[in-house]
Amino acid sequence: RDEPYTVDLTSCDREPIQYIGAIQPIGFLLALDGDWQISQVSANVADHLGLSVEDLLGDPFRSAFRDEAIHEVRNRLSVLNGPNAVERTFAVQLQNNGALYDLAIHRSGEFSVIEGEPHIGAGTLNAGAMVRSMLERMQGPSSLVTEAVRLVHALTGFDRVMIYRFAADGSGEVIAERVRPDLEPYLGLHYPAADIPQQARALLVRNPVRLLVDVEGEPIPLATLPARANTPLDLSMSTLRAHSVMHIEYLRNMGVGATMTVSLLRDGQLWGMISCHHMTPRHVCFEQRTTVELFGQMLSLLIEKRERAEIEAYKAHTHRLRQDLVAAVIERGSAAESIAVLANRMSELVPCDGIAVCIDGVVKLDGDTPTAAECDALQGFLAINAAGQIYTTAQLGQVYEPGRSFVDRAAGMLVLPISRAPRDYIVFFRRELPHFVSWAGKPDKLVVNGPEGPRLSPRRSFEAWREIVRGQSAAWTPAELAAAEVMRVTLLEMVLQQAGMTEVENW
Ligand code: BLA
Repeated sequence: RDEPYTVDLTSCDREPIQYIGAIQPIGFLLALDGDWQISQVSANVADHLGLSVEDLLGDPFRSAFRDEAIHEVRNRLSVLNGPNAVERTFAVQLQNNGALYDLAIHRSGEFSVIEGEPHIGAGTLNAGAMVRSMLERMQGPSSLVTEAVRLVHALTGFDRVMIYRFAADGSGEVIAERVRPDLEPYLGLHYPAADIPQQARALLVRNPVRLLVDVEGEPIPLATLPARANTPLDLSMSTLRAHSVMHIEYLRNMGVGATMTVSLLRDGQLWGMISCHHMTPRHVCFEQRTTVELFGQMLSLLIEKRERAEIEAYKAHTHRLRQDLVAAVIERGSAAESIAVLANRMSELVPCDGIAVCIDGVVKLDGDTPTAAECDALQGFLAINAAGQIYTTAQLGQVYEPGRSFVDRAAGMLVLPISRAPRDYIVFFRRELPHFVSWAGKPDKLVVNGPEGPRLSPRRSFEAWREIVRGQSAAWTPAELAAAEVMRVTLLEMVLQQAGMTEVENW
């Protein structure tokens, strides 16, 4: 390339990993044209089938294999449904030599792709039974993700099995781990978004299980009919695709010998993944991978179900609190008094370290808050920013300069205006988090000087590195905002009533 190589964080995102044109050596690949002519084969085909690339390229698929095998492949191709469908069939005898293969069959553009791996199942695996028993154990008292890493370890034997969860910014954290006792745990470590580029994430959504059997394994190129040389095969849905050298370098730097990644999706989006590492090469046969894939899908559903249940419980809690609020006002007859009492109960829904209730110029403080004088001084800021709507910040010192002096007591605030007058508020404060993020390696050390000049490169060091984040509280979540909004409307209605604008009987 003549043009200077520009280094930026999107360079990684542009590597066309699905057109890598190579597979891993554990199996072979055949791509058939519309008329079932073999137009691409992996260069290692002779190792598996005893037929050379030259024997196969350009020949009809029919000529090389047993009738039953051809029939099976044809059937599988006919039931493929949609661009992400992969049919699988185990222990198929392709030739008259007794050798059995597990096949993955899918369509890629105009090609039908057949990938084969020697069948090594001992016949004891029954995916359905296994997943069923795994699910039963997941009903137990330990947390879903903790149980999941234990079960995936039991099933696959990887040295390290992690559940990795993505944050909104694409970074992620290891939230559960089962690791060989002599290895350093990664639990709690954060990894920056750039570790998994965009196109790799897109593939993880489409193709939920990726195995890399041997980080040092020599990739096997695909041989192509000359007439097809300009139609590179899209390997997005391949099970054997070789991995990007960028990622290989990353894994080498980590000291990893083999990986398996199982996507966990929520509403069709990447929620997280089960990430497995082995320190030496490790082969997980296709049948087992299929079981793990099924398990991953079940786990995704369980996580989704649990999160929905949490949201429902939270909503119900909000509703109960709203009713209590209304009842309390009716009983006491004074909204201001009830609000002070109920503000405390609201911290069940909106966890905080301190509360300030400001009504009619009177400030009541509870817990860790700015002082009364500091709250008074804050009023001008609130009048501008929280007029008639909820206002939140997790970095008060950034938006309100004087806030820096009380950051130790109140670094974040959620402001609930409770009347139409711009002076009545409930303010929930959160302390500065003793905040550090443990990154696996310093995330900003990504550009290195290589032979071709500076380029973006996977990190070399994964030693835990603590980023100290100052002046920040825990974030206010969308659920907390929604609950606060319900409370705002309820309180507003009550304050209006107190002002005699509506009849209490209306409740
Ligand atoms: C892919 N990087 C990945 C994948 C994971 C990670 C899981 C998908 C691997 C797969 O398909 O099996 C990263 N693995 C992790 C993380 C953990 C883990 C965070 O276990 C945490 C526990 N990587 C870089 C940089 C680049 C890069 C700087 O660090 C680009 C210059 C590239 N990562 C990169 C590429 C892929 C990848 C290209 C896709 C690999 C492929 O499918 O061919």
